[in-house]
Amino acid sequence: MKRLYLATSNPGKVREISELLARFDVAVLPRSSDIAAPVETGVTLTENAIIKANYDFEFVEGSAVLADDSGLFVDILDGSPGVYSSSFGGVEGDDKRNRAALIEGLNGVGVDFSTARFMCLMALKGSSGRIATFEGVVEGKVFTFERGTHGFGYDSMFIPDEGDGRTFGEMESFEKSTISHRSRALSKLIEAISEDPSILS
Ligand code: ITT
Repeated sequence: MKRLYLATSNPGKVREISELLARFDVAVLPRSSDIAAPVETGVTLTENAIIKANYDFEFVEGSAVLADDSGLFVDILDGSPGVYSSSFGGVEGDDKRNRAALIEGLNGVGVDFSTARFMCLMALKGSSGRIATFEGVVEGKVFTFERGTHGFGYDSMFIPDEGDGRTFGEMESFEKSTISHRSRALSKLIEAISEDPSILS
């Protein structure tokens, strides 16, 4: 079975990507815990996803690697936190602080909601070293309240336009995954692999 390493330290991403790829004939493996995360110096999701794919590729002895760079782009905040979503509250990966900073940001411009979108950029680096990228987007609104405890990151503040009024945090993971930015990027990746399996090689 082909191996696919996930170039991420975010357990929420590992959970969602593993679930979405479970029915395929590929062994999805997490980043080894002794590998430090790379510094994300890019200014776009694409740049950062490629940085992570290239970095992890050095540790996996020729296996394929999949990196996910994603973020929440809030219109009233000119697209912030965007590429910097994971450290918006000042501490990298601290979801609670990130949400508090976003609530503060919305309050600061005098609104209690804004149109927003989650975007996900997946970079797949095949065993040969070739990189392919796939993008997924979900439109919705972000609010100054938090509802639900499922998911991660900003899920409890985000209501997708295509849902039934619940936040992503109130949805089961399979429900979020019918419309999420991450599942959309992965669907494109799965389609590309089924058309040309050599992108994994
Ligand atoms: P890795 O770089 O190790 O993959 P990370 O969390 O730092 O983990 P990113 O740099 O791509 O990853 O930042 C993504 C941030 O965007 C993430 O920490 C959340 O705050 C937010 N985010 C992305 N997808 C999300 C989702 O599905 N639900 C909620 N928040 C999400």
